[in-house]
Amino acid sequence: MRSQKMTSYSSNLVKKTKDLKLKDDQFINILLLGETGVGKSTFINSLANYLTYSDFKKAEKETLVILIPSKCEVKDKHDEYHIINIGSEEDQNECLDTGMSATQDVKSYVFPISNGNIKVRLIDTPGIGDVRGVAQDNINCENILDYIGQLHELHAICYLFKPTNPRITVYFDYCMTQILSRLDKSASKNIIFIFTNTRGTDYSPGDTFPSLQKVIDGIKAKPPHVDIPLSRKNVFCFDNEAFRYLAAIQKGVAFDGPTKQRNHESWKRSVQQCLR
Ligand SMILES: Nc1nc2c(ncn2[C@@H]2O[C@H](COP(=O)(O)OP(=O)(O)OP(=O)(O)O)[C@@H](O)[C@H]2O)c(=O)[nH]1
Ligand SMILES: [Mg+2]
Repeated sequence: MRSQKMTSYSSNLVKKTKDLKLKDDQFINILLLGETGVGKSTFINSLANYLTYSDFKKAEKETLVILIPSKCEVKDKHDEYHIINIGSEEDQNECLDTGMSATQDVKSYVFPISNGNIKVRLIDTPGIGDVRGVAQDNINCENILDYIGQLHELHAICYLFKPTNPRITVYFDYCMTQILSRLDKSASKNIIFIFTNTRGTDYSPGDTFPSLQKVIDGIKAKPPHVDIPLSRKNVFCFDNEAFRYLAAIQKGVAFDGPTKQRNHESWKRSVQQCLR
């Protein structure tokens, strides 16, 4: 049932997969990388809902698609706080303890498109900058490399950022050195930059963009001179706050009009980016 709905809302995606010349039953493999807490797992949960429901009003009435569990705090219309547990607490791959890096190991989530003949595989990864320190980052990187080493093909690498990130140089350099240097140089052509939490910057990449450009210029200037494209074509701006909002209303939390409006707008903008 869910995959049929997804199929009908992803016709744009189907058109775009034509030039990949995929055979039936093949996977489009997309790796998600980014700092812990940037919103990789939420991005996957959100995408599942953007592709399932045609619009926000429908999503409000239907059951939320939850692929990855999480926990969050929301404020209702009377300024009271509620802890919302989203999905099963039994999923060992997510640590829901406050202040901890959530995703523990690489795990993929598959979205069927084109009548289920083509499958988009989104690969969730543990965040860089793990709260347990750099040794854990190294273990996580090795696990990511092991995982992608088993894939027949990797079609895209998505780097996720927040629009205001002063530590971009440190962590992006780490990601680049550890992951990209172990892949073929041509992998740089399939890099996509996804910005989360962008409502505050009017759905734009904000101050992170110039510092990202600087890091990319630096990578190009030094051997092996990897040229990473960065333009409107491979930059996407999301705000996936509506996922949390929808999870809360399904638990009976009531919000005021402006909050609903704000989440509606974030949903609409993010669906547009998703289809793009
Ligand atoms: N407002 C807003 N909150 C977001 C967005 N994306 C994620 N969040 C919140 O940010 C927190 C962290 O999100 P996660 O999806 O767990 O982040 P992650 O990158 O998977 O983190 P790790 O698994 O630790 O690497 C959660 O409380 C999300 O609800 C967004 O676009 N907007
Ligand atoms: Mg995660």
